[in-house]
Amino acid sequence: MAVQQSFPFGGELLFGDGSALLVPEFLTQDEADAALVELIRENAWEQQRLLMYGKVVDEPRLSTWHSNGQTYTYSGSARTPQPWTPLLQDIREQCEEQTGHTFNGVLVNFYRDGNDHLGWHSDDELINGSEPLIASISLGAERRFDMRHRETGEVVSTPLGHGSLLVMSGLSQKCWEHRIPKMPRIADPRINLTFRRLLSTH
Ligand SMILES: O=C(O)CCC(=O)C(=O)O
Ligand SMILES: [Mn+2]
Repeated sequence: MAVQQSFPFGGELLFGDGSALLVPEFLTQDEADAALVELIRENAWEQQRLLMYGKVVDEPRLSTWHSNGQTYTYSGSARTPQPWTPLLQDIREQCEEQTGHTFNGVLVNFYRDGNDHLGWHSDDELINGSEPLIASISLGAERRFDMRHRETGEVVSTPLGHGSLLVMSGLSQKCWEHRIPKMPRIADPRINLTFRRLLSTH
């Protein structure tokens, strides 16, 4: 049976099999406002096309991948990297200070409104390593983030608000899937940045 739990106040969201730690007001209001405006306006947004059940479909969101030259392959498509910008570097450094980890890439997702979404998945590609630590910053419209245990089916949900940081680590990608569900009544945009450390390929 799926148990729905909700944690709007931050702290550890998972009760085992990995960690998902929420810091609701990680960026200041001013930092978060400025980052949202700059990213929406300046980022060179791309719309990926994916092969789903034999059909080519547009990803239901826009995105960019930034790294020191490493491509990132997921769902069968290889992302060509864009360079780091001063804004992305600044947020990366804040995440590095908070977590004590270093990151060499960031996937930036742009959910234009509540129709844009991201289906159930784990960030379990080999290039992420076996127990990746992923730092996830949210900006703009508050959206619900769901995590579902692969074996028990238990679901943990939390709102991810403007300026929040979610740190997923340990077994969280192996034992849980996550998603941003469609919420058609939401009219405002949301941006999410997931900072990652890809393994070196040579
Ligand atoms: O938008 C989010 O909060 C999640 C993004 C995500 O899971 C991903 O990019 O892999
Ligand atoms: Mn993910």
